Amino acid sequence: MTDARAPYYLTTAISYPNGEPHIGHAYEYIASDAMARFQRLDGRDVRFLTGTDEHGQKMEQTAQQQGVSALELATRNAAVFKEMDDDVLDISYDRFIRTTDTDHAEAVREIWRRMEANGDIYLGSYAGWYSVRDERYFGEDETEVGQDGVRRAVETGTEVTWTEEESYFFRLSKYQQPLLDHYREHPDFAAPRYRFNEVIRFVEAGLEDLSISRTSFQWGIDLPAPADPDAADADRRADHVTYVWVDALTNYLTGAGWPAEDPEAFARYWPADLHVIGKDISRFHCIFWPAFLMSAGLELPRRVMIHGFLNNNGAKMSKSLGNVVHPREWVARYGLDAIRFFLLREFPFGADGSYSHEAVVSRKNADLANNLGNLAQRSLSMVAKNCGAAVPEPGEFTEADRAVLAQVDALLERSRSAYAVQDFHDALEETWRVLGEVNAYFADQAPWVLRKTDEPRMRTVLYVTLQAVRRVALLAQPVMPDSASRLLDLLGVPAEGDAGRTGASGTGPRSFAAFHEDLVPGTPLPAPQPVFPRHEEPAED
Ligand code: MET
Repeated sequence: MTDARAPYYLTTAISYPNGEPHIGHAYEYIASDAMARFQRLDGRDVRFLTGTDEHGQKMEQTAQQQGVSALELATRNAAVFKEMDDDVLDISYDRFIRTTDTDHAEAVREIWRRMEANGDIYLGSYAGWYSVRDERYFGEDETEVGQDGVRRAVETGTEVTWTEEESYFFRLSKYQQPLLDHYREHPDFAAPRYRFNEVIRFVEAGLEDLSISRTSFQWGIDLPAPADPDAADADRRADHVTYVWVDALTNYLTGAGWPAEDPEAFARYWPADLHVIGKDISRFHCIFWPAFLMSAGLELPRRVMIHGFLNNNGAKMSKSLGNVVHPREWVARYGLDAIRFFLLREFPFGADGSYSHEAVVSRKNADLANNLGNLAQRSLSMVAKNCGAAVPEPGEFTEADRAVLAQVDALLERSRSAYAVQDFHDALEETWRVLGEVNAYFADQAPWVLRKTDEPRMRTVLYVTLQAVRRVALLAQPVMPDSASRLLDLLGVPAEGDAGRTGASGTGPRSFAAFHEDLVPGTPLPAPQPVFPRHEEPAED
């Protein structure tokens, strides 16, 4: 039976496992995970890909410094990344791809073959500056020599080395106009707009052909055998490995089952709906990648969302500043859901963001513990004591009841539009604004007074409040899967259990299909328990 749900394929960038993950990696995975969960809850058939980018000179050099093989280094650290996804961040990916996976090597050789068959690959020689840290070529005018005599790339500040080697080239220059046409016809191809504009200006300035193979080291994917075994370069190919970025970008195809692993999946999931990436790699994703795909005769991804970087209290994270945060420590200190909420609520996804202990604690206490947690706890406690521990039977709704519920009802559509453009910040800001209205309603109606004067009206107010909390909890699931699930349990909302994966300790996700349904009066409720604790510093030991 074919799945009637519309497919949705999204990817994170894949990380170099030359070191351990930090909070910047976690940020991208959490945002992508929220996106994946939202789409699942909204009825899409989601495929969510993440993983590690294991080849290249940087990996080879790091491995040499550590006295291990590149594969050993990659295997060890890929496991650390995967463990973070699984055990620390609860990332609901469908496949964790490693570029050393065998199906991936096949995909890389196939895209090479196709680009070559299209006349876009030729043998030449490269002479110029290369940054091993960035795995990227720089023009001389993109570098400068510092006071210490070291030449560095201006954009990224990393050291570059003079490199001269025989290399295969990709005819990127040929794709200048097709790319510009594509951008014009697809104004949402990349976002945010100001970052997309930088890409467009770069392409408008002219594109040079791109070196796509290396001969000075071995740790990469071999080129395919030449289509013509008598070709002049046939015996030279064995000296080359694929440039790590051709290899890395192709992971998005491998992850969809291309070329031969799973053609059905590929037909279903390609083109990707969304690539989520950081602002330092927009050129690779918005210029090189679509050009490769055009050359190979494959469809282009629908959207590239370019997020900003996280700064610690305004300062860039760096080992020398000693402010690199390990995601595990963050989660141990504040709790996973509070971190996920903070990162997506505090600043727009496309912009750079700054975090501090105070800012995280303030979100956790004000937005979660007070606005949501307290409201839920107070209303549920009143219901437990005064309504026989079951959803109360409401009377007729007043103007005030209808007004507050109308605002809550509108949140699903508002969230859909916001998530469609990865504006998590807007979805959460609006949801919490409305939650503020619900709190004001609760305070105005004062059900604790009504308890003595007008019990039927008290029941109506409690019903309306629980109804509002239920809808907010439904929409909070992609961001805070565990807490939202537990809150929905307390509200007696049944879980259907098939809306996607969950690592939640509650009974699981509830699809948005039920968003507009009402709580059923008489449904028995469990004893209320606080779901969103105020921040307490963990005891030092
Ligand atoms: N490994 C690259 C980086 O971290 C991303 C590759 S995404 C195809 O910059």
